[in-house]
Amino acid sequence: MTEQFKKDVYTGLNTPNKRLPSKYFYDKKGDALFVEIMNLPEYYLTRAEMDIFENQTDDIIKALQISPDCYFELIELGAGDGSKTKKLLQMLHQQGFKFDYFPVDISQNALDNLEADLKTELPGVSVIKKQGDYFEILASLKEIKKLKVILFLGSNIGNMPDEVATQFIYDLGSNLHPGDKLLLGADLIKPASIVLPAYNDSKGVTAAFNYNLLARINRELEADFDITNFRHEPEYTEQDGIAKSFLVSQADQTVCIKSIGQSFDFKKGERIETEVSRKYNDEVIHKIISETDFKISYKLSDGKKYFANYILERT
Ligand code: AVI
Repeated sequence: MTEQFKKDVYTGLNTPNKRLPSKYFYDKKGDALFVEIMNLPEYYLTRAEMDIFENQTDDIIKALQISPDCYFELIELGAGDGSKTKKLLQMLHQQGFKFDYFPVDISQNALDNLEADLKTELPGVSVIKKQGDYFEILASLKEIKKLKVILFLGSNIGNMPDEVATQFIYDLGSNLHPGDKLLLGADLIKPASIVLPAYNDSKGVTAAFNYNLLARINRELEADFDITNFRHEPEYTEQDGIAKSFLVSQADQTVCIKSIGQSFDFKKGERIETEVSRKYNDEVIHKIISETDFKISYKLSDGKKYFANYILERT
């Protein structure tokens, strides 16, 4: 992990437009900050998707077109605290569907908490937790030729540029069989007056989430970033539907990253791109899916039309 982290930081800071991969937000501190973000009034994404899972649970189940007597594996990629999924699990269990729930996450801690939660809240649901890399786990599950329903929620897909997202969904498809389903959560394109505050909340939690990336480099790669010399800056244009987060250098400064053995110069006003959070419409989703082995079979959205869950079928 540290070797890869080093490599990614080295590459990202040695390019003319400096960038750092957003996947490194998620250490213990970052995980806790992200949970806080999800509860912020400005961060509408979680509530909008929850609205779908709470109020259209039956529609989701119908749209998945699973026969009640056919066993299936419900696999959630990046399960986190599983709050939305619990609604679906409860309804599937209540309606007598035969399934096992496989939460997949990089964090063993998140999986243990989720398992303990489900044991008390939904004791009748069978939970088989899987810690590790999504594709390794899917490849191991592919051997078992059982119907699979994959959940990839929270607009996590939006943290990938479109080409990467296309490749990711294509790779998911190659680990599945025809007829398997993918339930994909996607934040929809909307005005900047709604999107920007979600990435620049009044309490400064999102800023702290962004700064933690530099703090993590300090902690793990022996660097000397002075975090007060950087400012969190989100950017979004409704026209292209892409939100980005940056850390902007507040002065001409030099930062040494000891474990990489290199110093990096930052000019006053120079930006490090730390995250892409893409917003979608049907056209963008159709374009991405058209280059994979899936077809879109259904779309659900919340009352405010902020968020969508697309149901895709492996062809
Ligand atoms: C995990 N991901 C979908 C979040 C997002 O909205 O892009 C991460 C996040 N970054 C800042 N706030 C939330």
